[in-house]
Amino acid sequence: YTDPHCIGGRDGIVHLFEWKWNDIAAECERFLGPYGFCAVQTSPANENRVVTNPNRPWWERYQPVSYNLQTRSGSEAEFRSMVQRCNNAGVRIYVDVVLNHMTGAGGNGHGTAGTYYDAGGLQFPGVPYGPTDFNDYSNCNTWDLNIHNYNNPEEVRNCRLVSLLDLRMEKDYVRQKAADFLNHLLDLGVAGFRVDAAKHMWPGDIIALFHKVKSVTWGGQPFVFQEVIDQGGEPIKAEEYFATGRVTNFKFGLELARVFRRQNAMKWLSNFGVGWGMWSSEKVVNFIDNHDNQRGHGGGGGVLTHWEPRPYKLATAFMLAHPYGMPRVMSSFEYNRANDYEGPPHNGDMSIKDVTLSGMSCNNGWSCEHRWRQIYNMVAFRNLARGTPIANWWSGADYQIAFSRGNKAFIALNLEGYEINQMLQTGLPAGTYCDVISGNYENGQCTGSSVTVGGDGRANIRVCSSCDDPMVAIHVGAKV
Ligand code: LM2
Ligand code: CA
Repeated sequence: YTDPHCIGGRDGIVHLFEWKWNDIAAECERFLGPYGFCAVQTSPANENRVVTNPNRPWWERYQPVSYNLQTRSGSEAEFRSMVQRCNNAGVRIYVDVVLNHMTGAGGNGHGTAGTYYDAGGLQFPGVPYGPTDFNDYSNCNTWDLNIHNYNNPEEVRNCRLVSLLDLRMEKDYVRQKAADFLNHLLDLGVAGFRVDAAKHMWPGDIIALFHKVKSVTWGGQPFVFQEVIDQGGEPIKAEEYFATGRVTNFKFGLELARVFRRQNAMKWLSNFGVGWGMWSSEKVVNFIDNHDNQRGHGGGGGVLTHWEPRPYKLATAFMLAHPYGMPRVMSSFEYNRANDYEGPPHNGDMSIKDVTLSGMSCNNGWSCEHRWRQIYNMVAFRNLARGTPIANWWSGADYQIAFSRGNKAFIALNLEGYEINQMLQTGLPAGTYCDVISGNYENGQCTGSSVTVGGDGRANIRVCSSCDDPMVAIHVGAKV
């Protein structure tokens, strides 16, 4: 479950949060394929509760009503077409799957596919699930059936997360319904899953569930990365989930936020990864921020986001330049930061807005961090450097570092109050290279600055200090 099924030496996931299937399909063809992304993480594809108070928050998609594939992102036909078009463009699809629970407690209504549900009566006829398919006082001991104490693993796994009706995953029937849903997605050609709220499910139940899950259509187990919020300090550990794939590495973004906010010296990054108490490289999906913690949900704030573009770009570039783990780039929508519930850009009828473009950037309220030059050029850097180790590590001061990836690529980052102006070993063959942070390599020329490497691999590296992007990155794919 740890193989991401990337095509052609690609690496890296982009989370196209709340995008419509038709827009994702177009993005695979016009951008993600050509620019070398391995895969897209989508928002949940199955029917969810229609929440109107507040009006259509992003989090309504974490309240399943059935496993029918009809949401504000589109229909099953549109989903199927997206998967085909992305696979044809060389880009894989990973679906965010919510298996731990159904809607929040109380109320009734119709979901995004029009299916009736009665949360008060624990009835979800669209699956169907009934009262005996949910955990209750037989195995959850809190007075209101909600989770209060994260130091008690039984409670975290058998009680309700923020009142969400907690499925009795120990039942074969429930496992089978969840597996049928995943198998349907696999039949449509998806390559893997982000398992929501995995920490709230027993590892043994997840193993039993995946015993019922088939291969991807081209062969091999699906890629699985499980959302386990383990930031240290709680009894539930991410490593309990290794039998069924990777885990989301929540330590990664917290540590890099401290470094790129100048709260912990950048030079200590020389042994970043396992050396910092994080899990082994093939067991993690890394990210600077995600859709939850960028707005204070799911593990909370403290991380860098697109709201702080300067350190965010530095941290993201470091993540992509560094060989540790599988990186995931966040692609956000704009919202009023005072309203942590605010959903995606929408039309008057609450349908999600199209992603429109002007040049390389997105309009209509879509932030599209993955289309920022400093980010997409580092995806190309990473692909070219794949399989090469860190070499030529240099740190001139607490907040000045540089390193190469074998003889393929080189990066230097600066958060000191003065520029880097040094002869450094880049590891690269002699020649002139485009700095892919300040510009692109186009028609054999650099649109930004360039670096000249001598016959001995050394170059005069200059990195500004008070500028917008205090870093320089070069690689063998952008040599003039
Ligand atoms: C997660 N981790 O395991 C995410 O980190 C977390 O953010 C998700 O909650 C959670 N799984 C469920 O998939 C999000 C959101 C919550 C929201 C839930 C359900 O962060 O705020 O809860 O989705 O939509 C909302 C209300 C909450 C209410 C609940 C049920 O914010 O106040 O609880 O719905 O009605 C009474
Ligand atoms: Ca549970």
